[in-house]
Amino acid sequence: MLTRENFQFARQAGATHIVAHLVDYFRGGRSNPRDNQPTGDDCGWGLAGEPDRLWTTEELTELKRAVEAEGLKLEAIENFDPAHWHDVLLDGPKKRQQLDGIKRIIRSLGEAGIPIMGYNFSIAGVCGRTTGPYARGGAISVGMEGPVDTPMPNGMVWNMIYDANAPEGTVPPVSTQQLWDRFGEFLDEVVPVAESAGVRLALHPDDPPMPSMRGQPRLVYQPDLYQSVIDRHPGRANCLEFCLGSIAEMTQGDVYEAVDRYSRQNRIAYVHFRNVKGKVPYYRETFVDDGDIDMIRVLRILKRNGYDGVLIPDHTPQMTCAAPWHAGMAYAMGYMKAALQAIEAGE
Ligand SMILES: [Mn+2]
Repeated sequence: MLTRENFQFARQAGATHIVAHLVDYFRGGRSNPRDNQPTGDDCGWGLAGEPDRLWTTEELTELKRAVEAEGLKLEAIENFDPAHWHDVLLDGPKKRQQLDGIKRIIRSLGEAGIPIMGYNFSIAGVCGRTTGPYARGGAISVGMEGPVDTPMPNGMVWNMIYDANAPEGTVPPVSTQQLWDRFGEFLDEVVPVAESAGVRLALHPDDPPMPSMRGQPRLVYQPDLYQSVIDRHPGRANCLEFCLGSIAEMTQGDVYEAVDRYSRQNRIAYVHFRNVKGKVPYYRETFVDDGDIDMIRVLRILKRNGYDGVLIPDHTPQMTCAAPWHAGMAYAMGYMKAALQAIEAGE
């Protein structure tokens, strides 16, 4: 989707910045149409990328140049490719080599002048969700209809296949402590590199925010656990990719308190500005004006606390027309521009 036409579309919809995904979530996937956010089935979204082909400074610089040519800024790259870090997540034999590769990618972002790297430290990844006419007017949207504990097959992590020839069997479950140990080691290795490269790391919370998915523990499935992420490493590059939808889906806490708490600490690198109805394990993604979150109240809190980062629509329901994804995004962007104008005017 990183085309000149889509950059122009974003600019026309009022965007000032782009957050780009370089992972192809759909490659070889089944029940995973490319015209929506990926959902997939028990076999995940699709095949991970090339393990030996790290994103280079040259290609990142070229992407930045293409974005800037349309009057936008490239604010962040979102998500590592499972091919580049599966053994970091799984504590496998290639972990050392893959940590070095991740550091190389972070340095390349810095060299290209891209200030943020968004990521999701998760074994099972964004999984177990369904698609249906869940949103207003029967718009196709994404939701959750109960817990999903089917074990992950060998060769899968982060809801993608990194080894199609893995032996039969399933990935053994690990403890929550083991997951936090792996995450802590990742931060200890990568945060100092990010700081010297001038890049902030931004952690997405679990989507869906269940304590476990597919038999694997999750890292940030309640708002308080974001504080544990910050406290685990004091480096200023250790930041949050603040997903309002995922936070509202959590069973504890309060989304407004969470916005206040983490924006006060100046740890929000950017915001996923989307809305939902319900909480795990039963929720549905909605149009931005039609969910449980008072989005205007969120903006007021962010303004009061001096937040000056980027907001992106993340994902939206698909609108019934010739361009369902674009129409959904344009609707969210129009809402966001009007809300920001009203907030700026002090209303
Ligand atoms: Mn999100």
